[in-house]
Amino acid sequence: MHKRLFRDGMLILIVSVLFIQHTHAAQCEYNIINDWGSGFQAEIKITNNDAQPINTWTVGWEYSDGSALTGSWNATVSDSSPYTASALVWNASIAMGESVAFGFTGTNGKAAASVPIVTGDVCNTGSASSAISSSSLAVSSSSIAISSSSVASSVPVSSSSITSSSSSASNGDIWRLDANQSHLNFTTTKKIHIVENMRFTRLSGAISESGSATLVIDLASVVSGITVRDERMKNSLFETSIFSTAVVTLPVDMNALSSIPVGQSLMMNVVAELSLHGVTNDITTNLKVSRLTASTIMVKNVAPIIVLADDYDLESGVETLKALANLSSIGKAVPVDFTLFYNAL
Ligand code: UQ8
Repeated sequence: MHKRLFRDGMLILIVSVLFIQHTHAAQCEYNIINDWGSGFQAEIKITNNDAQPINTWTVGWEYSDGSALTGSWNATVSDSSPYTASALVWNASIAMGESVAFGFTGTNGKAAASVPIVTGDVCNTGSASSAISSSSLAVSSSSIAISSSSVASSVPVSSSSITSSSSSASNGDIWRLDANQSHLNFTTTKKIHIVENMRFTRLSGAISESGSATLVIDLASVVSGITVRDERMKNSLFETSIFSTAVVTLPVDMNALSSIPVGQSLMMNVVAELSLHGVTNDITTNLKVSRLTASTIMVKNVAPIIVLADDYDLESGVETLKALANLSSIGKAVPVDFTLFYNAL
């Protein structure tokens, strides 16, 4: 009898300890940063509203409209829907009142990006009602926060129902990248004197009504002129099975943009974020923005943008390429230039 009481007591104690350890009051938000019709960039932000620090986290979400991720950064993300993302060493702990966010890009299952519910032990399970917020980051076009227990089903909410309406596109985009006209090239150097031009052939992106410009580069579309080298760059340098895209985001002064008369150009000094190979860094540069017609703009870099392989955790990949091709050296400073065309929607 005593034994049974003791065993039951222990069971209750273990269950309570597990419950205490696994229940948190973090707010888990799914924010669409940009939605250009065929694809999207989003983030999941975990804000620790609890009275204790969070030591590590894993969250999950699922798309029921066929949307699929193409790349992610600042978390370890699973391969297919339902997705799970777990913390990296450096962003595992979240102090009280602090937030951690990780980002990803994907292809849309429908015309507009969906907003799934974020679940996870770390997410707040105490909130009684759904909380849909339209507050946004400086560059985000929409934002939604739903507590994991607040909506019973996991049916995604269409972003068009929460984004502010736009003149011509339901997802808030008013300019879309013309992938056929746009170019992005980079220049590599090997054995000191051998300089080669390479490019990415699949680009996408948009500029939203709220002034968030996005450029998504499909790293698997690299063309170096030698097929074996393309494969080696995808596998050993960019690691496209893990980091399939490079993403550039920047805020655009929409008043300045709309004030450019047809046939004229404006120089814009911008601070963009480049997410490449799991690392995000700022790029400050000048862009020349030309209004070609009422419905077409062209954006060019004024001077080449120098990307340092070391800044994006690519140095060991460059070393691998050097060994594979038996080269004495490969330069790690890579100038990038581009001409981007956007059409009005
Ligand atoms: C209105 C308005 C203002 C709108 C804004 C619009 C907007 C969004 C604007 C964008 C603004 C902006 C700031 C854009 C930034 C763009 C950038 C910077 C994008 C980054 C692009 C990118 C990912 C570049 C790559 C960077 C990088 C570090 C590449 C490394 C390349 C190297 C070093 C390659 C080495 C290749 C090589 C020499 C290989 C050796 C080799 C091998 C292995 C081989 O197999 C082989 O064949 C057998 C060889 O040939 C013999 C080889 O040489």
